[in-house]
Amino acid sequence: MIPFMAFFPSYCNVSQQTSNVVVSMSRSIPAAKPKSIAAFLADSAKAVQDKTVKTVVMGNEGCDMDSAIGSLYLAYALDQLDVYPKPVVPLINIPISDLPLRGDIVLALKTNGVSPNSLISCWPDPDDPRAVVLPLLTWPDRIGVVLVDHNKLSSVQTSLAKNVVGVVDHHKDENLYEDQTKALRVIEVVGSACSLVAQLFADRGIPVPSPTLLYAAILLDTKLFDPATKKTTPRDLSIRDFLEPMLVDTTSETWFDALHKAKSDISSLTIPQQLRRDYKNFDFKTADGTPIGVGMSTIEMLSGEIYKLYGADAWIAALKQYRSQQKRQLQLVMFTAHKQRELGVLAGNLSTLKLIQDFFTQNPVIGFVLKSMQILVSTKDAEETWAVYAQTDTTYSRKLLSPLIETSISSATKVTLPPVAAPVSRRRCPFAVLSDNRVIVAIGLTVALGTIVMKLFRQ
Ligand SMILES: [Mn+2]
Repeated sequence: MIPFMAFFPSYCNVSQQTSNVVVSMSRSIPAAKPKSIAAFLADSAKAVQDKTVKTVVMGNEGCDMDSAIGSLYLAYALDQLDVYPKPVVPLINIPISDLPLRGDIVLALKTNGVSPNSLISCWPDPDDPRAVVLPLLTWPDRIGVVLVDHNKLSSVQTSLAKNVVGVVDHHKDENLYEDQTKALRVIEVVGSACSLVAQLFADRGIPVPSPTLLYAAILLDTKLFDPATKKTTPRDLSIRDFLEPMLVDTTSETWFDALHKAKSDISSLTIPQQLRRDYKNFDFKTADGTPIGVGMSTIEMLSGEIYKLYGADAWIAALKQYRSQQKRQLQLVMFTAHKQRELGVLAGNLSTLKLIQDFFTQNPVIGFVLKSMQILVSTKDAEETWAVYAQTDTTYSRKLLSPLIETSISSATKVTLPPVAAPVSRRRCPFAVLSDNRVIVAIGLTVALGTIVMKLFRQ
């Protein structure tokens, strides 16, 4: 019985591990020729079919390259070690039918001889009978869940809390499941969670199958190790030195360009597809305990480009509908393209909008500049506003912004909440509701509310 971290020296200085925790480890040296990723996925599918799965590795619900590939490779490594009961199976945290929205992941898999349809999802999908539907994982409770690229379960997956047995992540440590994750708890601020996964291969001498695939996430997350993004750490660079010599028939630059192009080619998606392509739910609370549901999409276009592509009215109508479906008080959209960032806020009412006013005004370093604001609905029963801010410091990604937004909301009080699901206008024009009835009253209200909002933002 040897402490796991003894085999994981690079992690010793960052782990919360206590020295008396021991995990049985195999001393056998892995075979020189690695099992292919395709073969591993075929074995995983059989384990699901035979209901013999003992441990799953799951990325976050945004399911970007880092989450999808990180879960795949962490499961692969853990399936060769004796940290957790086996088989260890990777799960992607989106319905399988949403995978085509992520052109970069599809390209990376296909380039490495892996069919995107061979991935296994934890979401029910009428087109995907192989999905490991999450409620099934809670029984029997012996199935362990290892989280990669997040360290807090999504609000819709909290039923799995007791099953969490490990974490490998690069987000802010939420200090959850600590007693349950002593066998493997690696939370370190690095550019890509896949750098931490690759470190496990390096430390344990596990041959890396299809290194181009594992490297893809690290290249995209660090933007080819661009220092300007302030994301790359010495760990990412040492993993570059580990993986780069394994590349065959490509270079870091060529592979990054191809992936980036595939990731950015999103003009054929519908608006709901854009919104859910990289989407996360957050559940925050104000100081007086009022729950505030926040949804945050990342879209690789600027707001002006979105309006041009779909029309502003269609965009806002679809966004309103999305907020209603997701039951969020605040629906945020991070627009990112051409080395610029904007943050859009769809708020259920003025009180909710005011909740994050401090976030915008008290973060002068990030530098939010209000670009536009519209009152979408203003009736006795419902209010809705849409505002877009330009972000001066573009190094602040969703990973860095979301804890700041949480702090801002948790310090706010005295909030009057609207019904969560605001009525969705059947008309496409966001201003059409004003022509339903009481036109004059509505216009008067709009002007008054607009004045209040502008005052709020001048405070
Ligand atoms: Mn990540």
